[in-house]
Amino acid sequence: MTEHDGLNIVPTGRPPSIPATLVRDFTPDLIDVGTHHLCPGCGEPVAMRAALEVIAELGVVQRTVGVFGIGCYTAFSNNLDVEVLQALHGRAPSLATGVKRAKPGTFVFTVQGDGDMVNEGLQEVIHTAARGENVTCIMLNNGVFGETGGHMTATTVIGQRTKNTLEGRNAEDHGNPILLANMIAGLDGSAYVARGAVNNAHNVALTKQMITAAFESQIARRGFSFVEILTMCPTGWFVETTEAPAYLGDNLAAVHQIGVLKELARA
Ligand SMILES: Cc1ncc(C[n+]2csc(CCOP(=O)(O)OP(=O)(O)O)c2C)c(N)n1
Ligand code: SF4
Ligand SMILES: [Mg+2]
Repeated sequence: MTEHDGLNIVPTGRPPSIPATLVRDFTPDLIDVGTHHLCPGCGEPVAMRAALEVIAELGVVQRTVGVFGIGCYTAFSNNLDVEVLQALHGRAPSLATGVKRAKPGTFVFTVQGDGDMVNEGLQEVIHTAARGENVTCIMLNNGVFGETGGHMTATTVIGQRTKNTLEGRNAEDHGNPILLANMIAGLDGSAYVARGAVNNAHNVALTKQMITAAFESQIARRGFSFVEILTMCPTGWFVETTEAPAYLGDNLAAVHQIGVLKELARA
C-alpha cells in the first residue's frame, strides 16, 4: 500500500474491474458535443452543465424551450438536445414570455450574460419579473462583455480592470454596479431569486440547488424565478486562468453576494 496525495493505493497486476472513465464521459446528456471553443478556465460551461443536468433530472426535457441571449455562452445554443430559440440582444425574457403564454405547458428558461441582460436589455427582465411571468431567467455574470473583448458592463465591480477601465472601475467616472438579483428580489412578481457562483466545488453544488429550486418554482407555477451565476472570465479580467476562481471570490462575490435572496413559501 502506498501513500499518494493522502489516498491509499493498492498496487495490483489485474485490470480494473470498472473501465477507466474519460473526461468526455462526464459531458451532460443534453450537450451533443464534448468540446467547445470557450477559453480555458471560463466559468460559463460549468454553469451551463449545471442547468442542463437539472433539466434532465426534473424530467422536463421533452417540453423545454431554452431562449439564448448573445455572448460567449451562445456557443452552446447550437449543440443542445433541447429546443432553443435565439433572441436579439437583451430580449430573451420577452421571447420567453411569448413562448410560455402561447404554450403554457412548456418549460422555459433563458440564458443571458450581464452585458446582454443588464446593459442591453435591462427593461426586459425587470418587466418580465414584475409581471410575474412563470419563466426562469439565468444570468451568467462575469462583469464584462466577454465575447466582444472584455469591456465594462453595468455589473462590473468597483476596482475591476476591464478593457475600458484599465485602472479599475471607479464610481466617479463609471458609476456604480447594478446588483440585479437584489433589484429583482424587491419586485412583486418574482417568486424565487438567488445568486450562485461556479468558482469552487461547493459553490457549483450550491448553484445547482438554486437552479433546481428555481425550476421547481416554475413547475409549481409560482411566478418569475431568477438565478444569477457568477462565472470566471480570466481572459476579460487580465488574470491567470488558475487565479480566476479566487479573483471571483475576492472581488465579484464580495459585491454580488452569494445566497438565496427570495423564496416564496411553497403551497
Ligand atoms: C444589438 C447588438 N449590440 C452589440 C452586439 C455585440 N455583442 C455580441 S456579444 C456581446 C457581449 C455580451 O456580453 P455578455 O452578455 O456579458 O456575455 P459574455 O460574452 O460576457 O458571456 C456584444 C456586445 C450585438 N451582437 N448586438
Ligand atoms: S472571453 Fe471570458 S466569458 Fe468568453 S469564453 Fe473566454 S473566459 Fe469565457
Ligand atoms: Mg458577461
